[in-house]
Amino acid sequence: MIGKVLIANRGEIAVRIIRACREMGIETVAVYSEADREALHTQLADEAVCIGPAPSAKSYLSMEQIISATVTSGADAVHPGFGFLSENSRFAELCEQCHITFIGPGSDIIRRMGNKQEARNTMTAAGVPVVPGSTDPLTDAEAGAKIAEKIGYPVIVKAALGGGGKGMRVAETPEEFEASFNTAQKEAQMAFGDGTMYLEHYVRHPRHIEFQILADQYGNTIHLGERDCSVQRNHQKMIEEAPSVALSEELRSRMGDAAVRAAKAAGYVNAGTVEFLLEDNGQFYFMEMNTRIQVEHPVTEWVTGIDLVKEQIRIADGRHLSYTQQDVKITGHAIECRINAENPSRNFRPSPGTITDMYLPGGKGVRIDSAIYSGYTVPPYYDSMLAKLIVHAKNRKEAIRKMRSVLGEVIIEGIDTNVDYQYEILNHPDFVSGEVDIEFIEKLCR
Ligand code: MV4
Repeated sequence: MIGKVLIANRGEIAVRIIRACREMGIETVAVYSEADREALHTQLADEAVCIGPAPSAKSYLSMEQIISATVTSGADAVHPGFGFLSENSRFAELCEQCHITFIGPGSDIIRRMGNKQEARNTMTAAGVPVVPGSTDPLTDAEAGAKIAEKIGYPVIVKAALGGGGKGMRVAETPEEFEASFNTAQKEAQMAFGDGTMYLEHYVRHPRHIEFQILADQYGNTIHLGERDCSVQRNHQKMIEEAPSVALSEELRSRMGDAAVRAAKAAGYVNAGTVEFLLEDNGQFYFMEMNTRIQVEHPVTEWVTGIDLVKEQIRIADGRHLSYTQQDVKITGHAIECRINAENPSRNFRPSPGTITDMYLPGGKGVRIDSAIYSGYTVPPYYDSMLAKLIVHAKNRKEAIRKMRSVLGEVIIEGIDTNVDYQYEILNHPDFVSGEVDIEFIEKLCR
């Protein structure tokens, strides 16, 4: 039985996990860098262990520091949150070897889904739709060019160990192919220490639709519906919502079945996300599987009533799923806006510093996940996300109105934020009508 969890993360997600543990009667251990002595997660946990200097490579990414803090504190499990070590198969493996419960899928599943080409081939074999593309690893542009001809232009060159947009280039024509391939490969080599690439036909103007799944250790796998994450900039999501306006009940059911098939094909256990591209003609394609809890999990929690972090802990502890597919009902509409310490008029440049004054609203249908407080200093070392504003109402129109009201009340002084920018998006006619694809923000900036 899990009695004590070490949270290998910081910020709002660390606080979110501490709260879930506390409600379950589980003790908590926070880890913190020297820059996070005054951070909320450090103060809220039952215990806190300093794991090194401010740069994450020496603290939140240090497997040795985190394993030793786990052993020393007597925690029986580690929750990795998102980012940092959450999708590092070596870290999950190290936990397994040290008899520490990693709250997430097994290291073999993380490794398999981390190789995007292998994930693609797994899905093809399971009958999950994938974009026409290559099946074998590619290492040189010449071999790639031949396959690109067969796939048909435009094509997208992707890093096998990539994901989230790094090591990716589009080639519109055969003339562009060699340069696109080589640029993407160099980027991949730099970022992942591996230049293995694969190709796909490039899908124009898609939406980003992802399905939340839950799977226990006994072969029970369910989906919790979708999130529409099309509003993003440079692969950083800005607004996420559930359900998507683009899905009919029939399409939701087919995509949900495909997501469950994808999870089963991967032998998946714990909470995960199956990402799809959705064309406006209703065609959908598997993109990637994320093996972590995601930033945007609260919108799914609100339309399903299921606490995803508690389910993750229960599953890791060997319990059966608390829900069957028939139990999952989508109620109302939820929207999340990410609030970042950044200046949208200076190309979204990060804006660390001290929050001199702050007011965050509440009220019916409002949830704010954050780890900031008045007087808190946002360190320059980490991600700029400060808070997530989540609203729930009976339909999308009312959820949009509620979010506008919330954004209008938020006060964060002393640093720059994207609150006003988010307010503008919530009033944009294309967002209001639901006519957005992954290029929405890019077009807005032009
Ligand atoms: C694509 C694509 C179009 N066609 N694959 C970006 C990150 C990674 N998850 C996959 N990505 C894309 N893959 C094909 N075959 C367009 C993107 C893409 C994208 C996807 C989702 C959300 C935002 C995006 C922004 C740019 C490109």
